[in-house]
Amino acid sequence: MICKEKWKRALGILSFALSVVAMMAPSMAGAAPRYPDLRTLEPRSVHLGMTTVNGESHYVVRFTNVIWNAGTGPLELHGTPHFPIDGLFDASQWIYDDTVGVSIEPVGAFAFHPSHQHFHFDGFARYQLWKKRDYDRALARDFASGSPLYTSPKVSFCILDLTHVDRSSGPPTQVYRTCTPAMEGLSQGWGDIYDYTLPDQFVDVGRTPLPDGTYVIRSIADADNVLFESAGKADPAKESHAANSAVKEITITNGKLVVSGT
Ligand SMILES: [Ca+2]
Ligand SMILES: [Ca+2]
Ligand SMILES: [Zn+2]
Repeated sequence: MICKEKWKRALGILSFALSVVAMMAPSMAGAAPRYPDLRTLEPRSVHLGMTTVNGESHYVVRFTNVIWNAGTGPLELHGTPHFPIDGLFDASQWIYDDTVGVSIEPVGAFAFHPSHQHFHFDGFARYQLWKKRDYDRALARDFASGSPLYTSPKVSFCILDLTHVDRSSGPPTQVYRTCTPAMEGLSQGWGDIYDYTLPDQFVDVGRTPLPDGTYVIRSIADADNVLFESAGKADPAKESHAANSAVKEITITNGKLVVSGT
């Protein structure tokens, strides 16, 4: 335990030192910030399953989620431990510009995820399950009314480069490749895959199976808009649920899942 505490303290000092260095090179006037632009790929590998929630068997809809970065710069998050140490890390987003500048914005927290045994950034995604009819109505009203049948708790992610989604942009090989709070991120053009087999990679539909019908799975990256994808997180073309979400229609017939596509 002592080693762990020392490691955490060292990490904190290092992270603080890096922050100071970064702040000494502030964004120059006129320099254009290079923001990430998070997007979600269509949910895939949908499976009906069961899992234990608070000691009870629950029915769940599992799927694979991919969030990728279509922006002009990386998503880069750095964690700094709380003092006194409580296992949580404050997260800051480092936004590079087209000169040598970096601006640093507080954006949330990293927490240790016991079932994955590594650090996750809290609230990176949110999953919803809608009745198709309700979804279509809500969509027609720009989601001013209507609500999903089920919503996941905020889904936390270890954020790293796993798949080069847009091979015409970004680095040819992985840059962000570890699940530590020191630094996690997504390079330009790269995506992070969250496989349906992972713990917590589902929407919980409760203690009875989902009735026959047609449904829509909706996955939203940065649903609470804590991450900067534009100046002041204000550009709806980059930050909105519409811009950051993807959907997959599924049908359940005689208790069996019918999915179009993959
Ligand atoms: Ca976006
Ligand atoms: Ca955002
Ligand atoms: Zn994980």
